[in-house]
Amino acid sequence: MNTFIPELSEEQLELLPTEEDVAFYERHGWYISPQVLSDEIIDRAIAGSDRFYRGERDAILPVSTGYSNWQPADGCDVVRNNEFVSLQNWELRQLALQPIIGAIAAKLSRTKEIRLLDDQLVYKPPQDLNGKSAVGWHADRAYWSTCSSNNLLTAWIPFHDCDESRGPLVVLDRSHKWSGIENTRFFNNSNLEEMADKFGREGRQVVKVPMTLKKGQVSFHHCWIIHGSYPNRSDSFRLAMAVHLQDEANHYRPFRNSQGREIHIFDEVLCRKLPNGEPDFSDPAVFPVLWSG
Ligand SMILES: O=C(O)CCC(=O)C(=O)O
Repeated sequence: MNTFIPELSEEQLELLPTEEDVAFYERHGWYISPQVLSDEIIDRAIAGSDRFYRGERDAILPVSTGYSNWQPADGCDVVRNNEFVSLQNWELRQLALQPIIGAIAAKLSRTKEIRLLDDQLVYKPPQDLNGKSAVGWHADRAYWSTCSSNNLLTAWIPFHDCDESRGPLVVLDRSHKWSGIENTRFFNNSNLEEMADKFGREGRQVVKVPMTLKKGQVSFHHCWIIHGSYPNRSDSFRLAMAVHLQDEANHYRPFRNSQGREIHIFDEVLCRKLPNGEPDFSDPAVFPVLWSG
């Protein structure tokens, strides 16, 4: 059992979102924190990602397919998307489990406990002038059909300053309130303009907000907000980690799509089972607690 008791320093407590910030998050579906992560913790994560990309692993996942898992054979000058890296590399795990991330997420989603759900390390090569390194519009929740909660959220952590030219995350303001977005799963469609025009033609108000952050800042987005990321046109690589988080109430629910097909997500394969045979989305070995308060 995980007996970790998270604590924040006086300075960190000052950095938590105010009630006004939480109300903003609820209206807009996103929030940008002050600089809450030290250079040291991020630099260690960069060293961890270097080791990860060299093929070193601190732990091996029990299954090697069924999730995004970039390999050198896929080519180096492409978007590298690796999921569940915090279960495989200890420096990335240390970053993902920072209590301050959990405490901010708990405030924003008005829950007492925050657990990990999934994570992604996303690398973009430099000097992409044809836009191929954009990440397409998607709502994270559309990929998590067997989660019961609509209160999940994601912390996005760039490993360096990230201005608009360096491939930042970009959200469509207030889109978490749009209807009919259950199947918005276009992570791999880099044509952001085409899809944004389509949203506009459907009568939606499309307001793009890039998450341009300084190193140490973290952006948070609601699980239903539509987002992607801009291509990396800068001269440096872009490296960031998305830490996907569960509120206390989240649990497994069986799900069938509109064609009646049973849907499963990879998390179910990794975790232990409950006495009724269903996946346990609070298994501490896979979904550790970042914050409990
Ligand atoms: O890092 C990126 O470019 C995309 C990350 C993402 O889709 C997310 O944070 O949910």
